[in-house]
Amino acid sequence: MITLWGRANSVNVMKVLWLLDELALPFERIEAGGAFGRTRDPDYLAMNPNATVPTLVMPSGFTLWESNAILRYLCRTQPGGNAFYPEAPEARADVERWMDWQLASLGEPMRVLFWTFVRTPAAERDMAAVARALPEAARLWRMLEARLADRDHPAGGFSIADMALGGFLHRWFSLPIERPEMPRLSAWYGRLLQRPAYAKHVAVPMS
Ligand SMILES: N[C@@H](CCC(=O)N[C@@H](CS)C(=O)NCC(=O)O)C(=O)O
Repeated sequence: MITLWGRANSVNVMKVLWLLDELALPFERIEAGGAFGRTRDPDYLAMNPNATVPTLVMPSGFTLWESNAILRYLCRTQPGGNAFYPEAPEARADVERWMDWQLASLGEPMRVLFWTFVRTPAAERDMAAVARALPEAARLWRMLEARLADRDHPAGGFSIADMALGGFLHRWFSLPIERPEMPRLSAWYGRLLQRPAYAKHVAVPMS
Protein backbone atom coordinates (compact mmCIF):
# COMPACT_ATOMS: atom_id res chain seq x y z
CA MET A 1 0.00 0.00 0.00
CA ILE A 2 1.08 3.61 -0.53
CA THR A 3 2.37 5.31 2.62
CA LEU A 4 2.19 9.05 3.13
CA TRP A 5 4.23 10.54 5.93
CA GLY A 6 3.04 13.89 7.26
CA ARG A 7 0.61 15.68 9.55
CA ALA A 8 -2.77 16.42 8.00
CA ASN A 9 -2.67 20.16 8.85
CA SER A 10 0.35 20.78 6.60
CA VAL A 11 -0.63 22.60 3.42
CA ASN A 12 1.84 20.48 1.47
CA VAL A 13 0.51 17.21 2.87
CA MET A 14 -3.04 18.40 2.08
CA LYS A 15 -2.21 18.62 -1.62
CA VAL A 16 -1.24 14.97 -1.70
CA LEU A 17 -4.23 13.84 0.40
CA TRP A 18 -6.46 15.69 -2.05
CA LEU A 19 -4.97 13.93 -5.08
CA LEU A 20 -4.96 10.49 -3.42
CA ASP A 21 -8.65 11.00 -2.69
CA GLU A 22 -9.46 12.23 -6.24
CA LEU A 23 -7.73 9.13 -7.59
CA ALA A 24 -9.46 6.88 -5.01
CA LEU A 25 -6.10 5.34 -4.11
CA PRO A 26 -5.85 3.35 -0.87
CA PHE A 27 -3.04 4.59 1.38
CA GLU A 28 -1.94 4.81 4.98
CA ARG A 29 -0.80 8.08 6.55
CA ILE A 30 1.77 8.23 9.33
CA GLU A 31 1.98 11.34 11.51
CA ALA A 32 5.21 13.32 11.18
CA GLY A 33 6.26 16.94 11.34
CA GLY A 34 5.35 19.74 13.72
CA ALA A 35 4.40 18.48 17.20
CA PHE A 36 4.68 14.88 15.95
CA GLY A 37 8.43 15.25 15.32
CA ARG A 38 10.05 12.27 13.50
CA THR A 39 11.43 14.36 10.61
CA ARG A 40 14.90 14.60 12.16
CA ASP A 41 15.13 10.95 13.18
CA PRO A 42 17.79 9.03 11.24
CA ASP A 43 15.28 6.68 9.59
CA TYR A 44 13.17 9.62 8.38
CA LEU A 45 16.22 11.55 7.18
CA ALA A 46 17.24 8.48 5.21
CA MET A 47 13.94 8.80 3.31
CA ASN A 48 13.88 12.60 3.21
CA PRO A 49 17.11 14.44 4.02
CA ASN A 50 15.17 17.71 3.70
CA ALA A 51 13.42 16.83 7.02
CA THR A 52 10.06 18.02 5.72
CA VAL A 53 6.60 16.60 5.14
CA PRO A 54 5.16 15.12 2.99
CA THR A 55 7.16 12.03 2.08
CA LEU A 56 5.59 9.40 -0.15
CA VAL A 57 6.63 5.73 -0.04
CA MET A 58 5.33 3.48 -2.79
CA PRO A 59 4.74 -0.28 -2.34
CA SER A 60 7.87 -0.83 -4.47
CA GLY A 61 9.92 1.11 -1.90
CA PHE A 62 10.30 4.11 -4.20
CA THR A 63 10.39 7.19 -1.99
CA LEU A 64 9.71 10.79 -2.98
CA TRP A 65 9.57 14.14 -1.21
CA GLU A 66 8.61 17.64 -2.48
CA SER A 67 4.84 17.80 -2.65
CA ASN A 68 4.51 19.07 -6.21
CA ALA A 69 6.88 16.37 -7.49
CA ILE A 70 4.68 13.84 -5.67
CA LEU A 71 1.57 15.18 -7.42
CA ARG A 72 3.21 14.84 -10.83
CA TYR A 73 4.57 11.39 -10.08
CA LEU A 74 1.21 10.04 -8.90
CA CYS A 75 -0.54 11.45 -11.97
CA ARG A 76 2.01 9.85 -14.28
CA THR A 77 1.87 6.44 -12.65
CA GLN A 78 -1.62 5.92 -11.23
CA PRO A 79 -4.87 5.11 -13.07
CA GLY A 80 -6.86 8.24 -13.81
CA GLY A 81 -3.91 10.56 -13.18
CA ASN A 82 -3.91 11.90 -16.74
CA ALA A 83 -7.20 13.66 -16.03
CA PHE A 84 -5.37 16.10 -13.75
CA TYR A 85 -2.06 16.38 -15.67
CA PRO A 86 -2.52 16.92 -19.41
CA GLU A 87 0.00 15.35 -21.76
CA ALA A 88 0.15 17.97 -24.52
CA PRO A 89 3.43 19.83 -23.94
CA GLU A 90 1.93 23.33 -23.80
CA ALA A 91 -0.94 22.33 -21.51
CA ARG A 92 1.47 20.41 -19.27
CA ALA A 93 3.91 23.32 -19.14
CA ASP A 94 1.06 25.63 -18.12
CA VAL A 95 0.13 23.33 -15.22
CA GLU A 96 3.77 23.06 -14.16
CA ARG A 97 4.30 26.81 -14.42
CA TRP A 98 1.59 27.50 -11.81
CA MET A 99 2.97 24.75 -9.59
CA ASP A 100 6.43 26.30 -9.77
CA TRP A 101 4.95 29.75 -9.15
CA GLN A 102 3.31 28.44 -5.98
CA LEU A 103 6.67 27.21 -4.72
CA ALA A 104 8.78 30.14 -5.91
CA SER A 105 6.48 33.12 -5.35
CA LEU A 106 3.18 32.56 -3.56
CA GLY A 107 4.33 30.21 -0.81
CA GLU A 108 6.51 32.61 1.16
CA PRO A 109 4.15 35.58 1.72
CA MET A 110 1.32 33.15 2.45
CA ARG A 111 3.57 31.30 4.94
CA VAL A 112 4.23 34.57 6.79
CA LEU A 113 0.51 35.39 6.99
CA PHE A 114 -0.46 31.88 8.08
CA TRP A 115 2.24 31.53 10.72
CA THR A 116 1.55 34.99 12.11
CA PHE A 117 -2.19 34.59 12.58
CA VAL A 118 -2.53 30.84 13.19
CA ARG A 119 0.66 29.64 14.85
CA THR A 120 1.93 32.73 16.74
CA PRO A 121 0.37 34.10 19.96
CA ALA A 122 -1.08 37.59 19.43
CA ALA A 123 1.47 39.27 21.71
CA GLU A 124 4.39 37.83 19.72
CA ARG A 125 3.18 38.60 16.20
CA ASP A 126 5.53 40.48 13.87
CA MET A 127 3.07 42.88 12.30
CA ALA A 128 5.85 44.55 10.29
CA ALA A 129 6.33 41.23 8.50
CA VAL A 130 2.56 41.13 7.86
CA ALA A 131 2.72 44.65 6.43
CA ARG A 132 5.25 43.37 3.89
CA ALA A 133 3.67 39.98 3.16
CA LEU A 134 0.06 41.11 2.74
CA PRO A 135 0.53 43.47 -0.24
CA GLU A 136 2.86 40.95 -1.86
CA ALA A 137 0.33 38.15 -1.46
CA ALA A 138 -2.43 40.44 -2.79
CA ARG A 139 -0.26 41.32 -5.80
CA LEU A 140 0.25 37.63 -6.56
CA TRP A 141 -3.42 36.69 -6.10
CA ARG A 142 -4.31 39.56 -8.44
CA MET A 143 -2.31 37.76 -11.14
CA LEU A 144 -4.66 34.81 -10.77
CA GLU A 145 -7.67 37.12 -10.63
CA ALA A 146 -6.64 38.40 -14.08
CA ARG A 147 -5.83 34.90 -15.28
CA LEU A 148 -9.32 33.67 -14.40
CA ALA A 149 -10.99 36.22 -16.69
CA ASP A 150 -11.43 33.65 -19.45
CA ARG A 151 -11.10 30.29 -17.69
CA ASP A 152 -12.42 28.45 -14.65
CA HIS A 153 -9.07 27.19 -13.36
CA PRO A 154 -5.53 28.64 -13.47
CA ALA A 155 -4.29 26.17 -16.08
CA GLY A 156 -7.43 25.70 -18.14
CA GLY A 157 -9.20 22.63 -16.77
CA PHE A 158 -9.08 21.36 -13.21
CA SER A 159 -5.58 19.99 -12.64
CA ILE A 160 -2.80 19.45 -10.13
CA ALA A 161 -2.13 23.19 -10.44
CA ASP A 162 -5.41 23.68 -8.53
CA MET A 163 -4.17 21.15 -5.98
CA ALA A 164 -0.86 22.97 -5.52
CA LEU A 165 -2.63 26.32 -5.05
CA GLY A 166 -5.90 25.35 -3.35
CA GLY A 167 -4.57 25.15 0.20
CA PHE A 168 -3.15 28.66 -0.01
CA LEU A 169 -6.42 29.87 -1.54
CA HIS A 170 -8.36 28.51 1.45
CA ARG A 171 -5.99 30.27 3.81
CA TRP A 172 -6.27 33.53 1.86
CA PHE A 173 -10.03 33.50 2.31
CA SER A 174 -9.92 32.26 5.92
CA LEU A 175 -7.21 34.36 7.58
CA PRO A 176 -8.26 37.49 9.51
CA ILE A 177 -6.76 39.88 6.95
CA GLU A 178 -8.08 42.65 4.74
CA ARG A 179 -8.50 41.25 1.26
CA PRO A 180 -8.96 43.36 -1.83
CA GLU A 181 -12.14 42.38 -3.73
CA MET A 182 -11.33 39.59 -6.20
CA PRO A 183 -14.60 38.11 -7.49
CA ARG A 184 -13.06 35.62 -9.92
CA LEU A 185 -10.71 34.28 -7.27
CA SER A 186 -13.67 33.95 -4.94
CA ALA A 187 -15.68 32.11 -7.63
CA TRP A 188 -12.76 29.72 -8.20
CA TYR A 189 -12.62 29.04 -4.43
CA GLY A 190 -16.36 28.31 -4.60
CA ARG A 191 -15.78 25.83 -7.42
CA LEU A 192 -13.07 24.03 -5.46
CA LEU A 193 -15.30 23.87 -2.37
CA GLN A 194 -17.76 21.81 -4.39
CA ARG A 195 -15.16 19.04 -4.71
CA PRO A 196 -15.62 16.63 -1.78
CA ALA A 197 -11.89 15.87 -1.53
CA TYR A 198 -11.03 19.58 -1.24
CA ALA A 199 -13.70 20.14 1.41
CA LYS A 200 -12.51 17.07 3.32
CA HIS A 201 -8.73 17.51 3.30
CA VAL A 202 -7.98 21.14 2.47
CA ALA A 203 -10.79 23.56 3.30
CA VAL A 204 -10.72 22.63 6.97
CA PRO A 205 -10.24 24.78 10.08
CA MET A 206 -6.70 26.13 10.13
CA SER A 207 -4.35 24.79 12.80
N1 LIG B 1 8.67 22.51 -0.85
C1 LIG B 1 8.36 21.48 0.13
C2 LIG B 1 8.05 22.17 1.45
C3 LIG B 1 7.81 21.15 2.53
C4 LIG B 1 7.59 21.85 3.86
O1 LIG B 1 8.21 22.89 4.16
N2 LIG B 1 6.72 21.26 4.65
C5 LIG B 1 6.47 21.82 5.96
C6 LIG B 1 5.01 21.62 6.34
S1 LIG B 1 3.92 22.49 5.25
C7 LIG B 1 7.34 21.10 6.98
O2 LIG B 1 7.81 20.01 6.73
N3 LIG B 1 7.54 21.74 8.13
C8 LIG B 1 8.30 21.16 9.19
C9 LIG B 1 7.47 20.25 10.05
O3 LIG B 1 6.27 20.05 9.82
O4 LIG B 1 8.06 19.72 11.01
C10 LIG B 1 7.15 20.65 -0.38
O5 LIG B 1 6.37 21.21 -1.14
O6 LIG B 1 7.03 19.47 -0.02
